[in-house]
Amino acid sequence: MSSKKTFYLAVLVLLATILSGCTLFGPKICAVTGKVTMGDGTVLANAEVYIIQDGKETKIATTDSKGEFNAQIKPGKYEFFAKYSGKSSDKVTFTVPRAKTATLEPIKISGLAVMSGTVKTSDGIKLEGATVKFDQIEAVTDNEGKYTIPTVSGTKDLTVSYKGYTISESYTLADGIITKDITLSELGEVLANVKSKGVAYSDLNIVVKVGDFEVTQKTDAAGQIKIIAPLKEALVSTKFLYKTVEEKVTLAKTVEVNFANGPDFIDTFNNLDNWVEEEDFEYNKWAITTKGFVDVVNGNVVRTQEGVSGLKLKDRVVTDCVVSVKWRVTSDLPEKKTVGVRTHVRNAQDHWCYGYGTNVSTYNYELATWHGLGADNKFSIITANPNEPQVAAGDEVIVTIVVQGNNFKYYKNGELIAESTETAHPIAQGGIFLSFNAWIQIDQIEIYNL
Ligand SMILES: [Ca+2]
Repeated sequence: MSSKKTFYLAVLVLLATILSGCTLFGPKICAVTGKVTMGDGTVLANAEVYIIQDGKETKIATTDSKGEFNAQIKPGKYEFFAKYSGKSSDKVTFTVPRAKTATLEPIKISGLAVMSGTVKTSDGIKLEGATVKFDQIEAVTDNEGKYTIPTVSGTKDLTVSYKGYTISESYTLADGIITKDITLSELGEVLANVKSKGVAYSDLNIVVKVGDFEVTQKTDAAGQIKIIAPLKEALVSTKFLYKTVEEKVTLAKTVEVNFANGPDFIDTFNNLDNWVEEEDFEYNKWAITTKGFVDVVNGNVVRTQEGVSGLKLKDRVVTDCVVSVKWRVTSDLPEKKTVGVRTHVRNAQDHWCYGYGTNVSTYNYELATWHGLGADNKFSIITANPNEPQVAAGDEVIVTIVVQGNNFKYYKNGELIAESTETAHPIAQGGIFLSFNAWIQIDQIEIYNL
């Protein structure tokens, strides 16, 4: 081999060495693995691992669920340490070798604890959704009432809260894994029989408040709610269509709640048991209501094809009263199609066009006293006409008619829209009648006798 060739070979070897990352002298990066534990050897997930290099702290890894970490580090001598929940381990000096891998001794952080236990009521019910907070760290109990808080040992405030009910105490937590069961002795299970003027109803949203404690639950088919609450004096309330009512009761294992100012009658329309459908009613060859197309779908009364249906409430005669009806227009209403709901009160006939009534629609509204169909038979008329739509496709509305003496009012979503007084053609008493189009869903009706 000539000296020239030897020289070229040496250059090639040098180039190859540079390009390959100096493999001739060992790896330039080492995969360092290790583990972080508590003082008693319990592994710590989510602990942060640091090295100190040239006086500077550099975070190199976070431990996984097994408390282990893995970091790519240049060979050299470093100080390693770990941090968790504001606590740091001692610094450990370790020389990262010129090798592919190296393993550190476990890094221990003392002064830490894992606090866990079960939160229960006075009657031994495991509480789901209670918040347990020790110092700054909090956890929420699972469906077994269990919580786990990885935290710092020492004497701190332990606070437990459930739906706004809170207790707090000073608690000394030792190092390591500690079991702390908690009993909220003022809380217990409550079965409330909820009624409005002595009658139970399903699907009422009942709010129970005791100080900052608050829970909301719907009544079941028997008009009951079952809650866990402080066994103390509570304010129980519900929002009816026309008004919100409340009662003070002392909570116990079983308690009666009767809203004395609630409605005298509620129908949430799970069926049509309280109603009779109006016979086909024709006037001047114009079919006003056509029978046979009424149905109940998901707690709403609907008409299954185009046209108007009429329903009369069974066995109920009213004088001075409030009638509130919650209904909506479905979002698939064709453009320029007018639909709405008539509410007729003190209807003395079996026809839709009698009594004090409102006609509220996607086009306008009318408030009048009807004595039959036709302009000659209606009086005390107040009309927003035309183009003052009261409700649009996709909207929900609560229409209330209040009849007191010969004065009658129309409220939309609680706001007074129109009022009239009938002097010449009053009607003393009668039934309650609804008529409505397709594309309407009637959700609920309430009646109060005044
Ligand atoms: Ca309903």
